Amino acid sequence: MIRNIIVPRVLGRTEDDLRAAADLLRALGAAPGYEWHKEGAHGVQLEAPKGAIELIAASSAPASDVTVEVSDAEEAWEIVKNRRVKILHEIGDTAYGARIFAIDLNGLRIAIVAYPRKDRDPNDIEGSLLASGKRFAIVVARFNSFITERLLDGALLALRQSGADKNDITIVRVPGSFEIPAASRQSAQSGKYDAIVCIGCLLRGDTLHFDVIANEVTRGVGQSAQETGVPHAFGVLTCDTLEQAIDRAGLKAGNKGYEAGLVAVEMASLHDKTAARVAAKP
Ligand code: DLZ
Repeated sequence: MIRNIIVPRVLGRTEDDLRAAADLLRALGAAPGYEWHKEGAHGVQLEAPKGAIELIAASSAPASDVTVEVSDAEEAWEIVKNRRVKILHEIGDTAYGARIFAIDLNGLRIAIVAYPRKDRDPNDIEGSLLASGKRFAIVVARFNSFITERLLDGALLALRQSGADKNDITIVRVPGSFEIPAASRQSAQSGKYDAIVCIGCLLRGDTLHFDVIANEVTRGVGQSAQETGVPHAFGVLTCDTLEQAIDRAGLKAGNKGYEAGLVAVEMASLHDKTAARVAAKP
């Protein structure tokens, strides 16, 4: 049975030839997947929540090699416009009510499309993945730093790719995961940050109190988020084995720090949009 669908594409000969394209797709929300380097060749997989092969019967071929569906075409257009990317078609409407534009990444023609959501009420609110102008604190535990430093790298990548300025990101280091809630709350209460990213790694084998600490950290971070009103993204791994943690810190199961970074960006945006909506309505 099919387990995975991959669209392979050679964009050049060196790793540099694929970096800009990979960075752009990540900025549009693709999660970094499996990467390989072998005998002078390199591969970077960019993952989406859903993938499919589309079989078409028509008199003409599609004008793109890949279709990337995004939640918000205008937001994606903003991200693309700020980069040196060859535009094939400017953003516009389709006959079927979608918003679409097309780019060329080293010969790979990508159509970026947002379909109208029939189920969506015009009053729906959704956060965006634009982090420019927003400030973030990343609270990271030193315990199991072999893992947490990789998660931190992932979180930083997600924030920077979403447009956060380096100077708008503060890294707060704490001894272990148990200390994360208190430090997160202090950062949240300072009023300086739009969102907090919490990063740690609890390994069952390393602590007799694994469940107690895991519950306490989860509860403490949740409580800090609810009581301060500042979004907190939870990037604390609770794993049975080191192998599970390694998988979640950049290998098979992606990078949970990266995911937490994106969650922080989206929730910071949602927070602002919700506040604006509340302020606008009497
Ligand atoms: C003490 C301890 C143990 C045994 N294991 C972990 C762990 O797996 N992950 C982690 O982040 N921290 C661990 N700690 C440290 C505690 O979180 C805390 O820093 C200390 O108990 C001091 O309060």
